[in-house]
Amino acid sequence: MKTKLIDWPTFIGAFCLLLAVTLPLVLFPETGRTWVGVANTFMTQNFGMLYLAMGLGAFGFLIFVAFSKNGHVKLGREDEEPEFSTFSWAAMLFAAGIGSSILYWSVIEWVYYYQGPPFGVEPESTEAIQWATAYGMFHWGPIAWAIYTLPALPIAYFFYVRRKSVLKVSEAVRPVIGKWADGPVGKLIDILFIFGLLGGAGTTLALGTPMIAEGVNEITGIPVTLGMQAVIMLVCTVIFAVSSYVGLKRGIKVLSDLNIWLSLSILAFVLILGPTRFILETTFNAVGILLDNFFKMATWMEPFGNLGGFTETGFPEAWTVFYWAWWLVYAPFVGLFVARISRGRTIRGMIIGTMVYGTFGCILFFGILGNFGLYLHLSGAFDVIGYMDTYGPAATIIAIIGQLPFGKVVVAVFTFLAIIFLATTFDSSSYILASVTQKYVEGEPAAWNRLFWAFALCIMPLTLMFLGGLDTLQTASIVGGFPLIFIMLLLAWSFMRVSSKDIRASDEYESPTIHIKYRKKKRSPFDALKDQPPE
Ligand code: NM2
Repeated sequence: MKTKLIDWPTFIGAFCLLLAVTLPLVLFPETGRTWVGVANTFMTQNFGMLYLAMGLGAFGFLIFVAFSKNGHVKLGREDEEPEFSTFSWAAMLFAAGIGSSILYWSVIEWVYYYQGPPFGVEPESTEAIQWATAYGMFHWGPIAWAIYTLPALPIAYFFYVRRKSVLKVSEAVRPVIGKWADGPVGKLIDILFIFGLLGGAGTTLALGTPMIAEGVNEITGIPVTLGMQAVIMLVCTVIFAVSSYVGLKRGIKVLSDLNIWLSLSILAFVLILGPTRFILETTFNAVGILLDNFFKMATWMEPFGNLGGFTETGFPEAWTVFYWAWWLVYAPFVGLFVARISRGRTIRGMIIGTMVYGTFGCILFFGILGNFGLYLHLSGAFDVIGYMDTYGPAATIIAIIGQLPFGKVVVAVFTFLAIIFLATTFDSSSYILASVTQKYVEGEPAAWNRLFWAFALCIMPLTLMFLGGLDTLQTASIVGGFPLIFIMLLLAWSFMRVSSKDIRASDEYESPTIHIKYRKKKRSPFDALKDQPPE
């Protein structure tokens, strides 16, 4: 074990912060639960608008960049073709950014909106149905993907224009913070990023695990307990650990490919054997509702509270604010993967591609799986809401999937898919956590370091599951995401600063695509890394 390799202040700082938050919650669960509630209300009530402004700001900024000079910059040499075909690029992008949560929320999110709609709409009314079909797509739509893409800008720019390996957020914002990147400020930025990612992954794993547990219960009859769920989480970590030892590249590549093909098969199966026309028409209409109300949804913070005949529902705090925070904590890490696979594309191509393909992929899930559930409920074939009130969301998801023809088989495939999704989350997150806590990365971060973070990743979700409650899971992302709002500003600024400087110095001012001739000093360590597929 090479101790010189590790950036100890960041490593210890991040791990201690994790323990400082989780240990008291486990030791004093009652008080802990109250404090989590207080933190949630404090953040969302006071700063909710800030999260929403960040989302809309990221969206506006990316559209601006895409159509500005900076968007014309090509990520690579003049003659370089995109490294991956557009289909594989889009598939990898999706695999990197999306995990088991899409299986969870695409099936069940509409129920929450149907029962607690925004804009003062009557719960469980026909109007609520329409919002319920569109809101999930909004929370997994263009703004969400813009949040993901923003950090990819400076990182990709460094990779393929300046030919410099950037694995840390502190490095990506160096053009703005200068030498501070090497001192405590840089370390703090990296620690806050790690903490955010631990919170976001905590939300993911604490949601995904109970769903897998219900699937396993449905197939094997093993009762769902906290202990059984802890075992499931450990099994996922071990799957990752094994695959990382038996040749990580191949292991993870196989898992990612399986992910895509199994997902597409399940979607096709539900679309064809489910209520096809209902699904298509409802999805089509939901896209219309979304386009029609995009800015209304993006800015709704319930400003009237209980005034003027409105009744405060807490909808924006519980959903839009939470979602933007959740995407935010994953953003620098997904940005890194997006950057890595975008060689040979222009900045504009990367921006439009992530927002369009990413949103399209999420629409497929929400449109097909969500509307299948909605159809079951509205047609009376299966009382989704009654079931959910009695058995909770995780069991309801599995029950909905179980309504399909060959229900048990589909549930088995669905559960298997969720397990792979979870294992690949462990893989990619621990990869990044290990990279950020090292001083330098030769090829790949040290194996023991990756394993350490894979197991450390279990601590937060186990704590959250122990405390229980959806708002507890959400709080992890909301609190973890807060500092990242400011780091996003630094990332955007950093990109504008370096790229504008280079463009000014470039002689190809008039060419529609700008090729920056940047002289590379030495071979980037990233060259060895780039063959590694994301997730
Ligand atoms: N996001 C996409 O759990 C997962 O699927 C990973 C979650 C941010 C809502 C990302």
